Amino acid sequence: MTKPLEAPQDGTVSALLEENRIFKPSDSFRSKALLQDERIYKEAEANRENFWSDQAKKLDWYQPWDKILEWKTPFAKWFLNGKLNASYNCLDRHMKTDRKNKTAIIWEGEPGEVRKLTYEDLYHETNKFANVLKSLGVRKGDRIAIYMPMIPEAAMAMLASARIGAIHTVVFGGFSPESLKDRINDAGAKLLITADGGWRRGKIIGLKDLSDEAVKACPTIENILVVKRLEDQDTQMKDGRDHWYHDLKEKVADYCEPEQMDSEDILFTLYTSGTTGKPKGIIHTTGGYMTGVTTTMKLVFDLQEDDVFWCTADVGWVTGHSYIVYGPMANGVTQIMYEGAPDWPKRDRFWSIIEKYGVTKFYTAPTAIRAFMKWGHQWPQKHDLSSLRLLGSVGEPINPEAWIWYHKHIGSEQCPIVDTWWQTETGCILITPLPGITDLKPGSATRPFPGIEAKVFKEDGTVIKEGGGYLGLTSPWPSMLRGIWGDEERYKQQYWSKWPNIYFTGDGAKIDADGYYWLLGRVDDVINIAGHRLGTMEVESALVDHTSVAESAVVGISDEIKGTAIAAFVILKDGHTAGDEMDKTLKQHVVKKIGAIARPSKIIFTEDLPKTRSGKIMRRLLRDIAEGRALGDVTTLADASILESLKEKYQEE
Ligand code: 7RM
Repeated sequence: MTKPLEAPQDGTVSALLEENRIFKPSDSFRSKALLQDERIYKEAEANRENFWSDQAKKLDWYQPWDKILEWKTPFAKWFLNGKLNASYNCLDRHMKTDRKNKTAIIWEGEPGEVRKLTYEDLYHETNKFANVLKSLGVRKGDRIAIYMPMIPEAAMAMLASARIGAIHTVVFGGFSPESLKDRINDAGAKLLITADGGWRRGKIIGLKDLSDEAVKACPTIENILVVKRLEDQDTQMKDGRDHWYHDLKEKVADYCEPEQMDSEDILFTLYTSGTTGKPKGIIHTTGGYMTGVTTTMKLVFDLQEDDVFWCTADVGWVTGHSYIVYGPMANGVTQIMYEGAPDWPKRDRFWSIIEKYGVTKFYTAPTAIRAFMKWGHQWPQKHDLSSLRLLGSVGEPINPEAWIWYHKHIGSEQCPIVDTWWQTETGCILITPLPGITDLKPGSATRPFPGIEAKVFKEDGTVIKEGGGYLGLTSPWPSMLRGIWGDEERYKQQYWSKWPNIYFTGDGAKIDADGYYWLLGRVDDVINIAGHRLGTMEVESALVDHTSVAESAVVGISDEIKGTAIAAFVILKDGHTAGDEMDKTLKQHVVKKIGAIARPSKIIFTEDLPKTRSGKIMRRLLRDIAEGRALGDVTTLADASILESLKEKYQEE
């Protein structure tokens, strides 16, 4: 449900509204940029379908499409009857060019190991991997769950799945077994690919053990394929069900013919949080998705053949799918893949990696930038970062202070910053500067990408020319989601029911006099914690799942580093006592149910919650309380006295 527009939870609005500095592309950047001419916007706008079909032609197709777009709102089909394979486009086609021997991945493990793989290495490994999948009985259309650390095999597993026409569902390695279980069951996956473990902040995350825990309640899982990443991890393997990848690899052929997929065949589903307690499996198809990510990868990051690209996301998020796996590889980019934490062993790990490998394009999240800011610029200063040519930001609004810091201390005031707005649902970047063209305003994602149409709307669906409202997308784009796995109704209701024929993003946005877009954060019951989406309802269900909890209400509160953190108001059942012990127990319970990203920062025990007369919890008031603001409109409240006692409680905390 959408609430009336209100201030975003991270307090960026006021800062954004006052920001009016402009940064023009430098002459030296512009003169070498792929795109230097503003006219691309007009050309694309004149005929969006042709713009996208010109882009799609840059991929390799087994069979061309006979129609660019079929749009029966809200169902789009792009490049109808075209046939292609995503893995072919990321690997095979480079085998015919100089890119064959080009480095595809420079991988650094957290403990410091380095692996370099050329496109040819990746091609060979992926072929083997695909044949291993086949040997385990995986066929076109089958679902594969992937629960992996950040190692090259994670990308190979995805590409191998694409190669044989299976559908992958990657689950972020930081999610709990319970979350993994839910996703496997919703997808009906028959195979789980994992690793013995991975490193994070000097500790081993035992992914295989966590997998074992998850699959206890996954009747569809037939096999678990385990990649060996660690040295002496004691890994339990169940006979007949669990297989070491390195064993099976020895038994299969070197080459696997790619499956010729229809443009509209599903490439993957990826679960993301919505406004209910249950994450939804976002569906992406082959032709449109590949077109969107390949095009934006090239033009937004102004790719040059000698680039060393680094996207710091995890493959478990859409950013990792689009800008670690499919986008970079379809473009034959050399990229960095790093397994661990930015502050391990010290707070300069990222800067040491940039220096060591001469990274030219660096793509990270505002939450990371704010942490770097807090740690101080002495850390980047220890390193030569002069190889950098462009910086990117994604995941949440970037506050101008962080933007300026990033520009100055990481980019030496030489690098354009691309603040890229998009979603799991959009598949690729939709609102972004074009670095050789666009004048930048810190905190604004600037303008819709060519071929994309976005507008800001009032609640009633009228378009706002200048001012604040909701962001909607008004024409279909190739990499748009095709639905929610197993739930067509929810797809229509979630995205297409607010206004006729318009995709509702769930984001607030402001458009300024120059037509620049300022993204203002979520306006629904989704919160964005350190760039990761979580439904307030998901956390609430995790809390009430605990035997001692009667009711809970979760809100986002502003947090210096994470942007938004979680505050949970909790009513305990009779016979249970509030206190430090209970606080700890409940926080742990949420981590166990969902994963560490969902750990509440604050739990406030209360006897009552503010509700409307129809029984809906008024989260807006809870947020006001949690952030110490004056209380907004309370007239719809059933019992206003609750608020005073809540406020007092909160202040005691
Ligand atoms: C890529 C990704 C999507 C939500 C989206 C926004 C927020 C993402 C920006 C941003 C302001 C940005 N996918 N968001 N990028 N807000 N400026 N540049 O993050 O599905 O996990 O999240 O993230 O609220 O709706 S996601």
